[in-house]
Amino acid sequence: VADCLFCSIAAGDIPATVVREDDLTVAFRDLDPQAPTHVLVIPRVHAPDVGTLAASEPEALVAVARAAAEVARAEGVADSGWRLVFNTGRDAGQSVAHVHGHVLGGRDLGWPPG
Ligand code: DGP
Repeated sequence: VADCLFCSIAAGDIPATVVREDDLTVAFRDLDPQAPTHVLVIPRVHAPDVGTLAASEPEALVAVARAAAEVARAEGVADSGWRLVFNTGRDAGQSVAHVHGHVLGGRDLGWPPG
């Protein structure tokens, strides 16, 4: 999608620190990390948010979840615990309208969030 930042990262047109990729997903380090591990996992296909992706390309959403778990394992936080966050809409602070899961870990994440 033209003018979509994360489509451009998925295409390799904008640089990012990619830690994992496969046919359906790309995972890269967040520019403004909020935890020792903070990786964004995106589907290559464009969808504005997680609900839209679930409805239109459910296999891509499953691939995002699988990639997130593999990133957590590779980052060494699978045993200590990690979180997969899909900020959706204004009140959640979603700033990029291409669905992305935040893989967060490496510290006590606290609850409730926000
Ligand atoms: P959200 O607020 O949930 O929409 O998260 C968007 C995240 O994307 C935010 O944590 C910062 C990150 N981000 C924004 N622009 C870039 C970029 O150009 N490169 C990378 N690696 N991360 C970005």
